[in-house]
Amino acid sequence: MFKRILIANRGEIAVRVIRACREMGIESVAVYSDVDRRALHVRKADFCEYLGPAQPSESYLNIPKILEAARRSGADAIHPGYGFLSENAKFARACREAGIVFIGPSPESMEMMGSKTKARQNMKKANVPFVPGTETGLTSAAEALSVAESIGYPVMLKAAAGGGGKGMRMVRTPAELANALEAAQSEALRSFGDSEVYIEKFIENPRHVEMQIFGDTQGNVIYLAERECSVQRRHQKVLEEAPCSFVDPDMRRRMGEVAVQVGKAAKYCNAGTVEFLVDAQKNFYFLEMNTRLQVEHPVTELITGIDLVQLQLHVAAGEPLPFKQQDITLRGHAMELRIYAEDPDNNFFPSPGRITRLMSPSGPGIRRDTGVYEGWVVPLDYDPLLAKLIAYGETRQQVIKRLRRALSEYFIGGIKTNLSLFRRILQHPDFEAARVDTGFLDRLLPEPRAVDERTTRRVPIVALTAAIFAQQAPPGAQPTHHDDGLQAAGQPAAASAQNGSAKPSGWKAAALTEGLR
Ligand code: MV4
Repeated sequence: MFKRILIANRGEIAVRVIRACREMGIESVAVYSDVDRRALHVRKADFCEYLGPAQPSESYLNIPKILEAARRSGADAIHPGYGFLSENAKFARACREAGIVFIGPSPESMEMMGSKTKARQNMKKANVPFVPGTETGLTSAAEALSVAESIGYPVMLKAAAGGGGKGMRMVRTPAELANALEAAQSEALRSFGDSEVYIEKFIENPRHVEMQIFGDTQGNVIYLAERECSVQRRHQKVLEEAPCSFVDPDMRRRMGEVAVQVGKAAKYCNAGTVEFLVDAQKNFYFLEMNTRLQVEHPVTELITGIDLVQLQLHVAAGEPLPFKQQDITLRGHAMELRIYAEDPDNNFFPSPGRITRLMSPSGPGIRRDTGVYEGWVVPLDYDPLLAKLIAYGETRQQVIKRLRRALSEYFIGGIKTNLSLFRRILQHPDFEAARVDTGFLDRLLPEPRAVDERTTRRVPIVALTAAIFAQQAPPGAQPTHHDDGLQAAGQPAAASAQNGSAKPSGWKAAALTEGLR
């Protein structure tokens, strides 16, 4: 097993990997940029190495600097986390050449999945069902028209190098096709430096369901159930759960076996995720493969009882998977909320800054993976994910109840967060009934907001706790935050944010506001 692991990442995922290392008796090395000197992951690691300025290209994305930090610190392996260099085949290759183990798949597996057309060619060979369309880039509008004619409208144009919806165009009629192709190609070139665009049949309001897989260096590949990730905004996941209520045991087995086929076709080692689109008739289609540990891995950990990060380290050290497919059993339900420093009342604009007060939930069934602490300044230079609030329960309904309860305890002061969005989602009848597809959030966001969407409690627990901090009641103080659970009971958060005229009713609300500033 490794003696010392460098974590080429920051925030909650770096902390998550440090925890796995510590439990296994492995030393951890954090890396940091100028704005992360006081970051939580730096404080929690056994050692730390400075990288450089905040810009990712000068720090967390800088391959020579990270390899130098690994050499200097005497690390024998590097965990890339997610994002940054995690799916960079050049980095994996550079680690190999430097004699340092990259905790992840081979550069060859990454390259196969990095291009969607290449992946589709390989999936065709491996008999994996994917969305009907081409496996090569389109070379002319005439070709696009004839393929679209045969698969039927509407169709989707997608960048081969794409991801996250960039270079993607939906086309409903032949008349729009030629222009859309040109637009998609030029957007693909601008975004990825590669104009290759292919065509697929458009799946109406699909669900996004993904299978966790795991491979070892002996060639074993298993699946560890699916995650439902349809609750997204602008191709950014917001809430994930496992298992997916839409997937029955037979479908799970079929999907899992297809995911394993994908993994075997890619000679896949370590943790990976096979994404599927699922239509209303429960047909599922391979979409793409993510060759990394994902943000939402905790929900899989909770229902399988497997520590995925520790398993990554064992497998990267050359050990075989310690279980077979038939040993995997699922129990209960889990859900994860991505808590971001962003303002739901201002188009989810990022809201970095100092966290002046932090009161975090815990209690039965609650896990929090966080990268922040009270007093720390959330930098504006990176993804504004603050924490993941994760709940486990025997049933989906119990998980929802636990999350509503946990949200009523959660208070983050000094910055705006999307906590109120989750209070809305968890109260929504469609969500409660598990009627979620990739259009769910876009349908929910324009809906009028309830009078008090935070909790049904008249005086939230956070407000009671806040009273302890409040020294006195300043007369007529105005609420400074609109998502802090401090408004007088019954004051709509949206209304007060819009007209700014909400008056705290009585001394208590005013005192609480002041106490938490
Ligand atoms: C699709 C689709 C419908 N039909 N492909 C969006 C991001 C990219 N990874 C794939 N995406 C989609 N591809 C076909 N043929 C609908 C989407 C899509 C989507 C997919 C997953 C999660 C959220 C989504 C939101 C909008 C559109």
